[in-house]
Amino acid sequence: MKLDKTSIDKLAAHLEGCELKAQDTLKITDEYPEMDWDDAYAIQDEIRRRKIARGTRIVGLKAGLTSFAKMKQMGVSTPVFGFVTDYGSVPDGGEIAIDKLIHPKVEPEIVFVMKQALKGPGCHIGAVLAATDFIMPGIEIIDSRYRDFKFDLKSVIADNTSSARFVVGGKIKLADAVDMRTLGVVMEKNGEIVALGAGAAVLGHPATAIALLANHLGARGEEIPAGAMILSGGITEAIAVKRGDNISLRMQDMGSVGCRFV
Ligand code: 0L1
Ligand code: MG
Repeated sequence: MKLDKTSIDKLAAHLEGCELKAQDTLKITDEYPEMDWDDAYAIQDEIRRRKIARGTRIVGLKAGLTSFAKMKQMGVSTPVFGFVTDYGSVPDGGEIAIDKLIHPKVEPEIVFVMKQALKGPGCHIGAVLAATDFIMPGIEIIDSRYRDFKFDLKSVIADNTSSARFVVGGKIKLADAVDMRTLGVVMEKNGEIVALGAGAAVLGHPATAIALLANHLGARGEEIPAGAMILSGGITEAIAVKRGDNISLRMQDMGSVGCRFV
């Protein structure tokens, strides 16, 4: 690690403050170019600790930047991992207050719910599928705290991978009842199709994102716990939204899920 505890705590307080006040900021590596990957996750961990200390529940995990479309959109080449909160959970069809966010975007995602714990290293797609209870459709609402979504990977990791809100719903499927690679998704904004794709857009198979998360956690002496809900990453590029927009995601044979920005 290159940063001391005082700097980690200061950056966590700054980024979380930006999230809670819906204020943007410049990427933190501008001021701390020496920051390394461990520093980035340590800042994210401190944000998580602050939230838990205030009574927030961490209700799931997420993998981000897992599709070639997202990697291209953001100019990066590796996934990142973060967490989602109880106050980020929006009921299916629910309203999302846009003035609590900076510049939200929506992503269609396959959401995994695990029945067994998973720990790397060496976790692979087979282990993920065996440990999966079911999958369901989800929309992730990301909201980078960085001005104009201009960041690098370390800054994004520290910022809890732009995590803001999420909506899950539709119909669940057992992992062995569906070929996730050919699972089609159609996302509509105000009744118009704005993005479409198939599960294979996420690292060839969305379960790969879960395996990488387990391996990432394993390297830190942690694991994906049994019962965890995990957003496996946007299948398409992220779509910007504004007040008044209605978003609907249809997933093949798994129904639909939606939300409104008010
Ligand atoms: O969930 C995601 O793919 C977002 C990762 C962070 C980068 C971004 O804000 O797009
Ligand atoms: Mg995402």
